[in-house]
Amino acid sequence: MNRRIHFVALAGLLLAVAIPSPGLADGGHQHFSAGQPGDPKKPFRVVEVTMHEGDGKMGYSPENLTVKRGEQIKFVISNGGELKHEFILASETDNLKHAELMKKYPEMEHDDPNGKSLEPKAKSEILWQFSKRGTFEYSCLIPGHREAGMTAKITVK
Ligand SMILES: [Cu+2]
Repeated sequence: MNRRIHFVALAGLLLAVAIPSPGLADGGHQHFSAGQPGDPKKPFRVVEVTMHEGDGKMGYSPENLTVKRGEQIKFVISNGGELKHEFILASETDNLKHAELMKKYPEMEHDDPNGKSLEPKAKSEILWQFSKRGTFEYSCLIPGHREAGMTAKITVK
Protein backbone atom coordinates (compact mmCIF):
# COMPACT_ATOMS: atom_id res chain seq x y z
CA MET A 1 0.00 0.00 0.00
CA ASN A 2 2.71 2.40 1.01
CA ARG A 3 4.83 1.63 -2.07
CA ARG A 4 1.86 2.16 -4.28
CA ILE A 5 1.24 5.66 -2.89
CA HIS A 6 4.89 6.49 -3.48
CA PHE A 7 4.62 5.29 -7.05
CA VAL A 8 1.56 7.46 -7.72
CA ALA A 9 3.28 10.51 -6.21
CA LEU A 10 6.40 9.92 -8.31
CA ALA A 11 4.38 9.46 -11.51
CA GLY A 12 2.56 12.71 -10.80
CA LEU A 13 5.83 14.55 -10.28
CA LEU A 14 7.30 13.21 -13.54
CA LEU A 15 4.19 14.23 -15.40
CA ALA A 16 4.31 17.76 -13.96
CA VAL A 17 7.94 18.13 -15.07
CA ALA A 18 7.37 16.66 -18.52
CA ILE A 19 4.50 18.95 -19.56
CA PRO A 20 5.72 22.47 -20.32
CA SER A 21 3.48 25.16 -18.90
CA PRO A 22 1.67 27.06 -21.65
CA GLY A 23 1.66 30.10 -19.37
CA LEU A 24 5.42 30.56 -19.52
CA ALA A 25 6.17 33.30 -22.00
CA ASP A 26 9.94 32.98 -22.05
CA GLY A 27 9.95 32.45 -25.80
CA GLY A 28 11.35 28.96 -25.49
CA HIS A 29 8.19 27.00 -24.87
CA GLN A 30 5.26 29.01 -26.19
CA HIS A 31 4.60 28.82 -29.91
CA PHE A 32 4.24 32.13 -31.76
CA SER A 33 3.91 32.17 -35.53
CA ALA A 34 4.55 35.88 -36.21
CA GLY A 35 7.88 36.35 -34.41
CA GLN A 36 8.49 36.82 -30.70
CA PRO A 37 7.61 39.11 -27.79
CA GLY A 38 9.62 42.35 -28.00
CA ASP A 39 12.42 43.59 -25.77
CA PRO A 40 11.48 46.94 -24.16
CA LYS A 41 15.20 47.83 -23.83
CA LYS A 42 15.60 47.86 -27.63
CA PRO A 43 14.22 50.49 -30.06
CA PHE A 44 10.67 50.15 -31.32
CA ARG A 45 8.20 51.96 -33.58
CA VAL A 46 4.75 52.82 -32.25
CA VAL A 47 1.74 51.84 -34.36
CA GLU A 48 -1.67 52.95 -33.11
CA VAL A 49 -4.44 50.49 -33.91
CA THR A 50 -8.13 51.23 -33.46
CA MET A 51 -11.01 48.76 -33.53
CA HIS A 52 -14.38 49.85 -34.82
CA GLU A 53 -17.72 48.63 -36.06
CA GLY A 54 -20.75 50.10 -37.84
CA ASP A 55 -22.96 49.62 -40.92
CA GLY A 56 -22.76 45.85 -40.50
CA LYS A 57 -18.95 45.89 -40.76
CA MET A 58 -16.12 45.57 -38.30
CA GLY A 59 -12.50 46.39 -38.74
CA TYR A 60 -9.17 47.80 -37.72
CA SER A 61 -7.28 50.88 -38.66
CA PRO A 62 -4.71 50.42 -40.14
CA GLU A 63 -5.68 47.43 -42.28
CA ASN A 64 -2.19 47.01 -43.73
CA LEU A 65 1.23 47.32 -42.19
CA THR A 66 4.71 46.75 -43.60
CA VAL A 67 7.68 46.13 -41.29
CA LYS A 68 11.32 45.22 -41.75
CA ARG A 69 12.51 41.87 -40.53
CA GLY A 70 13.89 42.27 -37.01
CA GLU A 71 11.95 45.49 -36.39
CA GLN A 72 10.10 45.94 -33.12
CA ILE A 73 6.60 47.39 -33.13
CA LYS A 74 4.69 48.60 -30.12
CA PHE A 75 1.00 48.24 -30.96
CA VAL A 76 -1.06 50.71 -28.96
CA ILE A 77 -4.54 49.26 -29.35
CA SER A 78 -7.80 51.05 -28.59
CA ASN A 79 -11.28 49.68 -28.89
CA GLY A 80 -13.33 52.53 -30.31
CA GLY A 81 -16.43 50.38 -30.77
CA GLU A 82 -19.44 49.45 -28.68
CA LEU A 83 -18.61 45.73 -28.62
CA LYS A 84 -15.81 43.67 -27.14
CA HIS A 85 -13.00 42.95 -29.62
CA GLU A 86 -9.68 41.16 -29.80
CA PHE A 87 -6.27 41.67 -31.30
CA ILE A 88 -4.58 38.34 -32.01
CA LEU A 89 -1.24 38.54 -33.81
CA ALA A 90 -0.30 35.34 -35.69
CA SER A 91 -0.12 33.68 -39.08
CA GLU A 92 -3.40 33.35 -40.97
CA THR A 93 -3.21 29.55 -40.55
CA ASP A 94 -2.87 29.79 -36.77
CA ASN A 95 -5.62 32.38 -36.48
CA LEU A 96 -8.02 30.28 -38.53
CA LYS A 97 -7.35 27.27 -36.26
CA HIS A 98 -7.79 29.45 -33.19
CA ALA A 99 -11.06 30.84 -34.66
CA GLU A 100 -12.42 27.28 -34.95
CA LEU A 101 -11.60 26.70 -31.27
CA MET A 102 -13.36 29.95 -30.34
CA LYS A 103 -16.55 28.79 -32.01
CA LYS A 104 -16.63 26.11 -29.30
CA TYR A 105 -15.47 28.44 -26.51
CA PRO A 106 -16.71 31.93 -27.49
CA GLU A 107 -16.07 33.28 -23.98
CA MET A 108 -12.29 32.71 -24.25
CA GLU A 109 -10.36 35.68 -22.87
CA HIS A 110 -6.91 36.63 -24.12
CA ASP A 111 -4.15 38.31 -22.22
CA ASP A 112 -1.10 36.88 -23.93
CA PRO A 113 2.17 38.30 -25.33
CA ASN A 114 0.58 38.19 -28.83
CA GLY A 115 -3.10 38.69 -28.04
CA LYS A 116 -5.47 40.83 -25.99
CA SER A 117 -9.24 40.98 -25.45
CA LEU A 118 -10.51 44.55 -25.10
CA GLU A 119 -13.79 45.70 -23.62
CA PRO A 120 -15.44 48.70 -25.34
CA LYS A 121 -13.32 51.87 -24.87
CA ALA A 122 -10.45 49.84 -23.39
CA LYS A 123 -6.80 50.22 -24.41
CA SER A 124 -3.87 47.82 -24.38
CA GLU A 125 -0.35 47.42 -25.74
CA ILE A 126 1.71 44.70 -27.35
CA LEU A 127 5.43 44.98 -27.98
CA TRP A 128 6.47 42.60 -30.73
CA GLN A 129 9.59 41.70 -32.66
CA PHE A 130 8.98 40.57 -36.22
CA SER A 131 11.89 38.17 -36.47
CA LYS A 132 10.61 36.25 -39.50
CA ARG A 133 9.88 37.34 -43.06
CA GLY A 134 6.44 36.59 -44.40
CA THR A 135 2.83 37.60 -44.23
CA PHE A 136 1.05 37.70 -40.90
CA GLU A 137 -2.06 39.32 -39.51
CA TYR A 138 -3.95 40.54 -36.52
CA SER A 139 -7.52 39.48 -36.25
CA CYS A 140 -10.51 39.38 -33.92
CA LEU A 141 -11.55 35.76 -33.38
CA ILE A 142 -14.82 36.38 -31.55
CA PRO A 143 -17.27 34.35 -33.69
CA GLY A 144 -18.56 36.48 -36.59
CA HIS A 145 -16.06 39.32 -36.23
CA ARG A 146 -13.35 38.11 -38.56
CA GLU A 147 -16.07 37.34 -41.10
CA ALA A 148 -17.36 40.93 -40.75
CA GLY A 149 -13.94 42.30 -41.71
CA MET A 150 -11.83 42.23 -38.54
CA THR A 151 -8.51 41.24 -39.97
CA ALA A 152 -5.45 43.26 -40.98
CA LYS A 153 -2.42 42.18 -42.98
CA ILE A 154 1.20 42.56 -41.89
CA THR A 155 4.01 42.12 -44.40
CA VAL A 156 7.48 41.49 -42.99
CA LYS A 157 10.21 42.23 -45.57
CU1 LIG B 1 -14.21 41.87 -32.72
